[in-house]
Amino acid sequence: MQLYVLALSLSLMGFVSLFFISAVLATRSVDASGSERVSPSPEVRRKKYIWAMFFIGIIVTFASLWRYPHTISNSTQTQSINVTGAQWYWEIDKEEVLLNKPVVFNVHTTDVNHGMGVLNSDGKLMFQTQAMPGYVNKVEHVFTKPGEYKVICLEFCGVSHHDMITEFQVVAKKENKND
Ligand SMILES: [Cu+2]
Repeated sequence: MQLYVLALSLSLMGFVSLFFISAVLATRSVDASGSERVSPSPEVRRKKYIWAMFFIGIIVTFASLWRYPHTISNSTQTQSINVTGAQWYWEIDKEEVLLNKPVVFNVHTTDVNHGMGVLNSDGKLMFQTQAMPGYVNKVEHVFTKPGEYKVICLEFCGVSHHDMITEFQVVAKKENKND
């Protein structure tokens, strides 16, 4: 499924690129029709902008999309947390995870779409994933600092959206039996 989505995304980007190229070629034919201008004409400037957008688009695409979709390690050395969202709360089945050991978050909801985001103790967003009814979205993260982390909702989902907050601890040692 993820490969299919990646292939579809790349195909769509290729289509957009072809659109830009056709715009450049159309500009060229307008120039060939023969208006005489000393300074660069609007058509020439437009052509430069289009080529600049084209190459910037390629660079941004490969710099940002190439690493995605995220992979989930198959290692047995991971921890997992099941996260369930609903209007308007989060349920998580663990309150502690271990430091420096990959954690796989299995995220879904029982009603509408939510956005699961994890904040560190400074309020900085560490990672996020979509929470959707009928799907379990997985996201993996390795916590390198102990402390309290918050799960919040990043997608407006109703009047008490802002109340969708829960917490878990990242600890250096295993302190409970539910891992
Ligand atoms: Cu929400």
